[in-house]
Amino acid sequence: MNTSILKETVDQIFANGKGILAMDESTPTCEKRFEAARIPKTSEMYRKYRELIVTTTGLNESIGGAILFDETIRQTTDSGEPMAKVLMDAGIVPGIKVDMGAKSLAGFPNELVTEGLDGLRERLKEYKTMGARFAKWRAVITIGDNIPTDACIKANVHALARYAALCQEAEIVPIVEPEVLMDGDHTIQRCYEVTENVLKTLFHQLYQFKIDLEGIILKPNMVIAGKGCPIQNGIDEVAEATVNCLRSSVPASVPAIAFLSGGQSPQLAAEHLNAINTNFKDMLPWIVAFSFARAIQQPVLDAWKGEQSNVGEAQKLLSHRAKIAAAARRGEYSCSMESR
Ligand code: 5MM
Repeated sequence: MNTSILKETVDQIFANGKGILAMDESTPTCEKRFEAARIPKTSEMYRKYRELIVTTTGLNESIGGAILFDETIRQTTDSGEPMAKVLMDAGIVPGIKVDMGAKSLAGFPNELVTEGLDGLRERLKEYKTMGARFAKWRAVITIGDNIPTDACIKANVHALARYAALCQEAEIVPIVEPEVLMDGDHTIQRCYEVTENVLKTLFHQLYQFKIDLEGIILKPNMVIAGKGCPIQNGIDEVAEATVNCLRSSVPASVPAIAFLSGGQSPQLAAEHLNAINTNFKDMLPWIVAFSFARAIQQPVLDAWKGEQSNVGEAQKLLSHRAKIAAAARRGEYSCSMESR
């Protein structure tokens, strides 16, 4: 394994205060989002939407890496250019989602385990020929009555470690994403306990599988109360809990943390990231950035509505949200940026 190649990729993605755009919605997720926005759920509409994103002028000022879905990396723009090439030409590093989704964990009601290890070595080789230089695998941990179980956490971190090992063997940077969901009515304290447990178990497993921590990107959730919890904490409280939790469980050798947004509103996700990068700036041994999907894309999809005439406006919104996320990553965000 050539560690310097992995490090170069990480450096390029996060250079000049940039972050990652997650645009790797699987077909079931695309169906859900398009249905909600009343856009026809066809492969061609997914292609048009992804073309809108990758051809947005100036996206490369805020976005250093973009995660694609298998279908997208095989698609071209109207002018016949592969999506990954359009990104590369703009200086954005293409990445690829390689997990095959979170499925029910047999014997453990309401818990999930992510599948996709079979044939992964061969798939990584192919994705590399298509330009992918980093990959992503998302594990999903649910908080509820008596869950998550140790068995669920262990099954998921085991898969994450085996995935990361295969990526590093292929000189592809693994984004390691253990997402503790915001679904539920749990408090911020419960989210803290579960997230800390998951991350500590994860890093122990990564150590056992000889993962070079300097060649990964961690994509965690922020530490935040469940959506249904009556007590929703302030911006600074969320930032503080998140920083404390990460400092207690993530080794300093990890070069970068890129948060998922997890269903937070675009503004709230930016405010939390900004508070982390301002109030706690001197306590962070890692780059602390973003790998948002919904917190960047949701207004874009809503503005596009599947209509060619809306492409320009949707691209302006994409550029605006990406700029806001990058400002928050640098600790330069202010609420006044929300109005265009
Ligand atoms: C873009 O969505 C990604 C793929 O999800 P599915 O496998 O469920 O279709 C997802 O992993 C995403 O990258 C992360 O959840 C971050 O997205 P958010 O919206 O939480 O920032």
